[in-house]
Amino acid sequence: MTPLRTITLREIEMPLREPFRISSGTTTHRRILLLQLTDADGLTVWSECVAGERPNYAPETIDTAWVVLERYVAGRVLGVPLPDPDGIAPLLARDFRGHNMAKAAVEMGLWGLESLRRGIPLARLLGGERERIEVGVSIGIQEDPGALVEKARKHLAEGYRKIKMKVEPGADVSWVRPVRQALGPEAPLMVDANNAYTLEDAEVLLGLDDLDLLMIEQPLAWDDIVQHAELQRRLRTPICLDESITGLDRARDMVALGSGRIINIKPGRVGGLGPSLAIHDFCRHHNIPVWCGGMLESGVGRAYNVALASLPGFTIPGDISPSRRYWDRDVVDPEWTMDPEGTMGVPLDRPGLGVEVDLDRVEALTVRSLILST
Ligand code: OSB
Ligand code: MG
Repeated sequence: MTPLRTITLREIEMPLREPFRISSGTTTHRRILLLQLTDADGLTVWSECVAGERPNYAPETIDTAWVVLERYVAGRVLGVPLPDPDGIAPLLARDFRGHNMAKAAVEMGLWGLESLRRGIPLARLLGGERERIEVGVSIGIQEDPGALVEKARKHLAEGYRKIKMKVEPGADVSWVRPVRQALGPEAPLMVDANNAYTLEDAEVLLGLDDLDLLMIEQPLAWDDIVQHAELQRRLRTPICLDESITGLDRARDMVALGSGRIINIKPGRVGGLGPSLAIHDFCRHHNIPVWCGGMLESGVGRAYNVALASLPGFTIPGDISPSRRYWDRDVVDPEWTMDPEGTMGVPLDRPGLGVEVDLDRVEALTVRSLILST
């Protein structure tokens, strides 16, 4: 690959249309780290770092990622001969532990650049086959069960193919049961606990078993593989791991131990698109369905998720909702949209990400920026 000449970091701030509450905290506005990678030929691509404002989902935050990109990642990729995109994650892994989200922001951008250079859509570079992907929605914890029923009903009517509800102790079985009763036995419902339970809560989690959920996402500790295996042995409903799967090795562990039967792949969490493809291929070989998770991304990060979700192993609708679900106005043109059947088009009409970034809008939202160069 052509060497990189600059990496520009930019923090933008965008208010969510509605607060998003998970068991470990609430987000009302996103602090988003956008990157621009420019190579020695002047080719430029945008990417996004998905780290949150606080370390309540993963250890990284936008502030740690900023420092790590500036001090440790940039120096490895700026002005040096680069391998193919597949080789970037290993390059960033050598004697460099953790910080997957910071690394992924650059790794993904380099896949984006490669697709531009080759003149093909990113989805095609990754091996995507679908022209449209199925869309799911992730609903934060609501004020009361009635509000949850109404939200879920509204989203199902809008066409979403999967309805994920965030749960926590006290807002679980007795909140989800009315949703099942209101929406009927065929509604594609699931829950995500973001680590709010322990094995001591097995009774409650077994209560979820009667609700015919597609899956229960990451009920136990954020870095656990062993106790989830114990829980999965007792549950009929498949467990889906999110937080615990930080790379291909953890996916292998999950299969070896039986800690879950489905994986939510978030490229940021696993260190980029190369590791995401490796997990996808491994899971396909082992008949483990995967789907693409979300981190309340702007339209930039969403472009990468859409491209990834077009791969054949992504057989379950992703947490890839249209721009309007999150923002009054997104930073990309065109914005991401969903049709009434709950699908989203994979941009295949041009090279790269398939959307343009509205630079004026990004500049108006920018809180800080930094240009890194050789
Ligand atoms: O656990 O999947 C999660 C958002 C932030 C942090 C963690 C999670 C989520 C979501 C959002 O569920 C999904 C989306 O982007 O729509
Ligand atoms: Mg999750």
